Amino acid sequence: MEIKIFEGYNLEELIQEAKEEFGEDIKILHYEVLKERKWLFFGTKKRYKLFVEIPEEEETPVQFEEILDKIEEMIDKKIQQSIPKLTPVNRSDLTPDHITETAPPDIAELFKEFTGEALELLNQLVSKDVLPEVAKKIVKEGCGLDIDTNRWDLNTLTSKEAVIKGIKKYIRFTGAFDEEKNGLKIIAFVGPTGVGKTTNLFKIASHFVINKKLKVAVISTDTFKVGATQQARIYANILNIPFYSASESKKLKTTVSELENYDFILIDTVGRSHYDYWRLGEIKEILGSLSDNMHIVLTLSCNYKNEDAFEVVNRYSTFFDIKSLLFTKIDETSKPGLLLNLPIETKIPVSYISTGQRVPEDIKILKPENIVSYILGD
Ligand SMILES: Nc1nc2c(ncn2[C@@H]2O[C@H](COP(=O)(O)OP(=O)(O)O)[C@@H](O)[C@H]2O)c(=O)[nH]1
Ligand SMILES: [Mg+2]
Repeated sequence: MEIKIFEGYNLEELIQEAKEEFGEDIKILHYEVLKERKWLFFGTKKRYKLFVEIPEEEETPVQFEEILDKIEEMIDKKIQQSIPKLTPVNRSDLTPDHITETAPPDIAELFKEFTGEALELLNQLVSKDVLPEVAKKIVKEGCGLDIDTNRWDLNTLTSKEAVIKGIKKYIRFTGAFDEEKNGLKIIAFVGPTGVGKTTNLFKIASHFVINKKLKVAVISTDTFKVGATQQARIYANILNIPFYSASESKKLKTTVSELENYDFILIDTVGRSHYDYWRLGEIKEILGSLSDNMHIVLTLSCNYKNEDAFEVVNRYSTFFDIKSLLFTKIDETSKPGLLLNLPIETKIPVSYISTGQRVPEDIKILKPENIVSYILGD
């Protein structure tokens, strides 16, 4: 321990001086009063000696930060390696003719094995932000080889039918959560901030309660966002279902065990940036105390750009065993290519789609037919 001594005639000023040098939380060890004789007058003057402990340099947090940075760097690297090499292309104004005449060679090259209606369909899909590789996979399912041109064209199927066929081959659908066969009981909603976790949790809860007459309880781990639990509490009151908040794993575990006679427990988590590894780890830790019998649904907004959406899924997947994707805000985008790109490239099943802000109406179970309508229009 190192000590600094401040000397002067006013004790308060000495303390102030020490605080200015070492911060508000200084540790005063003790002080001495020295009496000085005054020459002009008889009597003495008080002189003070203040002993202050010099705070040690705090090294631990710095090292800790460094370690965190390193971990983040390693995860980043891993994610970069696992992200499929996808190049979103936005060519809404291209028609098949344009492709051969003016499109850069990469696009023409990509689609050169297709012709006629198949080529038109590919363009339509790409104009909705479906990635070219994904579009090709889907369209090929409805194609046959055209003998004259030796290229792929739609066979007897219409564009819609062809896309439905492709979707059925490449995308898995969970159906309604209450219809899963494995005795599923706990559903946890994770995802970035503001995507619609809380509102859509309650849409599903009200469907369970009102239409299926199921016993449902809601637990929120979201005690972080201002007003978050109030919003959830209001919904729970309207539905007349029990609502609990639990911000750490022990409490969550005991709350869940007390709710054993319920059909479903829906868990709302705090929204976190997918770059915030620390907080994602916290949510993982909280949920980790529960049984394996939990469906973790990653909630994502359809108006995310392709690259951002892949990033979100990849980062969340490093922390959670994502069982399905729930898409929101389909009403806020005209280019919902994500609905195909994400499930096809990540192979994660899809569950629901949120179509607006109204609770409980604006939610649908995802099926091949409604995905096609969102992408190609009715
Ligand atoms: N337009 C639109 N808004 C939505 C949809 N789903 C949720 N929202 C809105 O998005 C905002 C954030 O929703 P919230 O559930 O609080 O998001 P959370 O932070 O993920 O829990 C709210 O204003 C919701 O009404 C949707 O499908 N379409
Ligand atoms: Mg919320």
